[in-house]
Amino acid sequence: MSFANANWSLLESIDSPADVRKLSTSQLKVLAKQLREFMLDSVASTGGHLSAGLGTVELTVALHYVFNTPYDRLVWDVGHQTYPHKILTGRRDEMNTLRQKGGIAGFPKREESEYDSFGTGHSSTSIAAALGMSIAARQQNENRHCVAIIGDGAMTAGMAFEALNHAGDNDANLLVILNDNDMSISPNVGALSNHLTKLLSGDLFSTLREGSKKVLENIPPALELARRTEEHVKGMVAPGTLFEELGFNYFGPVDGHDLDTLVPVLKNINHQNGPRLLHIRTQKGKGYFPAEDAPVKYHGVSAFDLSTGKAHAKESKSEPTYTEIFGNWLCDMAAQDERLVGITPAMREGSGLVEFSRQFPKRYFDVGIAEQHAVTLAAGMACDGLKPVVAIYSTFLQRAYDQLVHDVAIQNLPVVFAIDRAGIVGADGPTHTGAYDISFLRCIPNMVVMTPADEADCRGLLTTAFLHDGPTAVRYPRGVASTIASHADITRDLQALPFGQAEKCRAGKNVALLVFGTLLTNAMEAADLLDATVYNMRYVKPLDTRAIKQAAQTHDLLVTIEDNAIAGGAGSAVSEYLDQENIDSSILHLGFPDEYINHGTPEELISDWQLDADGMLQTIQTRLRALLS
Ligand SMILES: Cc1ncc(C[n+]2csc(CCOP(=O)(O)OP(=O)(O)O)c2C)c(N)n1
Repeated sequence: MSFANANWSLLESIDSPADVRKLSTSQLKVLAKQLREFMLDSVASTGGHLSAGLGTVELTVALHYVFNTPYDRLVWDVGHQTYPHKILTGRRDEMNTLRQKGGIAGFPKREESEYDSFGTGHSSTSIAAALGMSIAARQQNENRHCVAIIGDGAMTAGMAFEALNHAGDNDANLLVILNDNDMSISPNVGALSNHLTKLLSGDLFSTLREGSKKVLENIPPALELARRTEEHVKGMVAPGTLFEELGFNYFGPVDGHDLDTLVPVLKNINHQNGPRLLHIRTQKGKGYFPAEDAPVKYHGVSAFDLSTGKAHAKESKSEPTYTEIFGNWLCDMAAQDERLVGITPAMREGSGLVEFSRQFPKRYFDVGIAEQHAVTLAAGMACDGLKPVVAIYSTFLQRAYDQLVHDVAIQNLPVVFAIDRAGIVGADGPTHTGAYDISFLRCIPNMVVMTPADEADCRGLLTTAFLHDGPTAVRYPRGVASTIASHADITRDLQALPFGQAEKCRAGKNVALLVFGTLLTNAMEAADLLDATVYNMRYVKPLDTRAIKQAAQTHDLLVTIEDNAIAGGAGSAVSEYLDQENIDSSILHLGFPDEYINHGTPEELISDWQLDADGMLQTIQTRLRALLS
C-alpha cells in the first residue's frame, strides 16, 4: 500500500468540525476514506498508536457531524484513538510532529485544543468526566451534550463502573458510546467481555440489530411514546442488558464503520434525555490489512513501511530490555518455585509476560484494566501461600495506592511489585511518566524499594525481592539495559543480592555520587571527569546508612541521583537520614524538578533535565564553585 498519488482534497478542505457539518452524508464517506488514509500515512512516518485510531475513523466523523463540538463535549477514553479527531480539529498539518519534542501530544490535552475537552492517557476516566461535565452544564443551564467514548477494554475498570453506577441513578444528559472491538491491547478478558460478545453474536444480535436499527431510525424526536415503544420492542427480543439494569437506556449494537447507520442513530439518540449507552461494534486496525490481522502488534508502532507493514530497520541491539530481563527472570523463578503467580492489569505484552503466560497459563492472571483489583488480588493470594508478582507500570500503580498501603503493606504481605516504565518514558509524555513511585513507595512502612542499576542488578534484586518475607518493589525503566563494568561476568542464575547494601563502584575524592537506578551509567561518566566516588545505592529502603555516613564523612559534597521527582525521592531519604544523625554535609539532589515531563525522546528529556553525564557534570561543578566561594 502506498499513498504516493493520494487525493486528500476533501480532507484538506476541513479546517475544523464546522466544515464537516457542511458536508452531505455521501461526502462523509469520502471524508472517512481520506481521513483513514491520511492517518495511516502519517503514523507510518511518525510512529504512535495505530490500530485503535483506525477503528474510530467513522465514529469520529459521525460525532463531529452530529454534535456541535466544541460546545458539546467529547471525552475520549485513554485518548490513544484520537488521531482522527486531532486531524479533523485543526491539527492535520501538525500530525508530522506527533509525540515529538515540541510537537502535538499522542493523547488529548486541554491546553492543545478546545476540542480536547478532557486530558487523558490513563484509561476508564471518560464516563466520570463526561458525567461531571453534564452535571456542570445542568447547574449552569447550558444545553450541551456530553459524550464519553470508551472501549470495551477500558470498560473493565472499576472506575468505569463507579461512574455508570452514579450516572444510571442521575438524570444527567450523558451519552456513553461503548466502542466494542473485543480487544484491549491484547484480547479483552473477563465476564463483561463475555456479556458483550453475547450481545453481539447469534440470534440475539441479528434480531436486536435489525429491530433496534429500525426503531432507532424512526424515533420522532423527543417523543416519549416512541421511546417507550422502543424499550418495549427491545424488551420483547432481548433480556435486559447489564447497562439497562444499571439505569441506562441501551441502544445497539450497531456497526461502527457504517456511516449510514451511525449518523441517524446518533441524531435520534441525541434527542433523548437521561443516561444513554450506544453499543457500537468496530474492528481494531480497520482498513489496513496488517493491523486488522495483528491488532496487538499494531496497537503502538514505531515508524514503518506502509507497503510491507514492517518497522523501519532498527539498529540491532545486543543487550536485552529491562522488560525482557524481568520476563526471563519470571519464567526462571516460576520454574524453581511453584508458588509463584504472575499478575498483570491488561499489560501482558508491555510488561514482558507473553512467555510466562505460555509456559505457565494456570499461574498467569490478566485481570483486565483493573490495577486496584490486581493489587488486592495479590494480597489475597499472598495470605494463603502463593507468592504473587504484580507486573505493573509505575504510572498505573498510582491507581492502586490505597490497595498497596491498606491491603498489602499494613499486613506485611509478601507481594513483589515489578515496576516497569519507571522514570522517563519518552513519547507517551506526562500521563505515563514514572516520576513518582520512589516518593510514594518509600513513605509506606514495611515496603522495601529497590532501584537496580543494570541487567545483573535487575535480576539479582528481583530474586532478593522474591525471597523477602514482606512487600517489595523493584523499579526499572523502559528501554535497553546496560552493564556496568564490575558486573560484566555476572551470570544469569537466581542469586539474591546482599540485603540493604550499596555497592561502591568507584573511589574518588571530594565528591561522592549516590546513585539510585540506571542513571548510574551517566554518573560513572561524569565521575571519571570529576574524579568522584560513586555508589550504586540499589536500595532506597532500607537505605545503606553505613555507606552514606562514610561517604559524608570523607567527601565535601554528596550528590544523590535518581530518575524520580526530587520531592520526596531517594535523595530526600538521604537528607532525612543525615538530618536524623545530625551529620553536617553539603548535599545536592539530582532528579526531576516539580514539573511535568512532556513528550520527547528519552535522550532529549534526560538531557533537558540535565541527567546526562554533561548535565550532571555542569550542575555539580556549579555547586562546587558555590561551596568554595
Ligand atoms: C489505567 C490504565 N491502565 C492501563 C493502560 C494501558 N492501556 C492503554 S490502551 C489499553 C487498552 C484499551 O482497550 P480499549 O479500551 O478496548 O481500547 P482499544 O485500544 O481496544 O480501542 C490499555 C490497557 C492505560 N492507558 N491506563
